[in-house]
Amino acid sequence: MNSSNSPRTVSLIGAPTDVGAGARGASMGPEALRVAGLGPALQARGVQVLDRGNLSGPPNPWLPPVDGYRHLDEVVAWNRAVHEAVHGELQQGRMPILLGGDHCLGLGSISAVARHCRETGKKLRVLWLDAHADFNTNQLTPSGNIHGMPVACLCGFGPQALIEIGGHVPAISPKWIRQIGIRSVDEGEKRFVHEQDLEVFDMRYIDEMGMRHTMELALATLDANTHLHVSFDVDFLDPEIAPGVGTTIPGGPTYREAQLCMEMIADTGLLASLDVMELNPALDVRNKTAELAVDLIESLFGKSTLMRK
Ligand SMILES: [Mn+2]
Repeated sequence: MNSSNSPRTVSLIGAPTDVGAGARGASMGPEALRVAGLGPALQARGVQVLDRGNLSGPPNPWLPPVDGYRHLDEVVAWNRAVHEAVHGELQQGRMPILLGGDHCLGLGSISAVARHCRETGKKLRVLWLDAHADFNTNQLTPSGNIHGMPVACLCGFGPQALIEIGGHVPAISPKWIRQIGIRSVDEGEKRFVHEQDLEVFDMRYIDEMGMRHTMELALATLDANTHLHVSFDVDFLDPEIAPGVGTTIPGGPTYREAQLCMEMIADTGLLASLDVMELNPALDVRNKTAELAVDLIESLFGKSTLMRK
């Protein structure tokens, strides 16, 4: 597979909900990405685009947490819908792009990707681009918001109804994950990240070693049989350039660093599924964060400043 030449079909799957988040508004993310021109931008990269519309699920009841989980039933329902939709597109040979929605849905998406990899004998590598590790459990979480838990759930730590969605517990091994851009981890969560030996390239690492070296390591040991999944939480980006997210944390990658990150992923030619999560139009400024996300996704699909030989 070549990152820029071979014909591919992508499927846009909207998941308009914020049931897992601590602020309302990520439910408007899918439409904001469409309005920012995601479909035509991908078509301009030579990609066929099928817009599958939006999934549906329960409304956000906006209730306090129960046993350390906020809206668990609703989160389960949405993740089941996402899982089936993403898995269905992969089975059809199309590349799913999940338009979030909050990041709790990374569980449904990545469990579907993992199931597809089991069924087709592929290796899986997950790049988790985020300001947060999203590795909380109900014991560790300060808020109960499940968008802070999907990575732990994928690794088998979470409520039964969530961790079993992919039909295999755990859905993935922590060894398959590379986290990039991390700069906000809760106290207990920090210990758990170390215990499980997650490979984290935090902002200090990127400051000291640079984005190029970071991505070389994050993308090392891939081969032609690897399915590369990118879970892009828009709060990965520095809030100066990307204000439209619920949980802004200063000190994220700059525009150029983010571009290099995306371009180096594109260069592998292995990108096979993508989540674009946590975009919150209620907090954005004239849709500029959605437009930036589209700009970066174009790079992820091989757009570069100059022709490369
Ligand atoms: Mn996240």
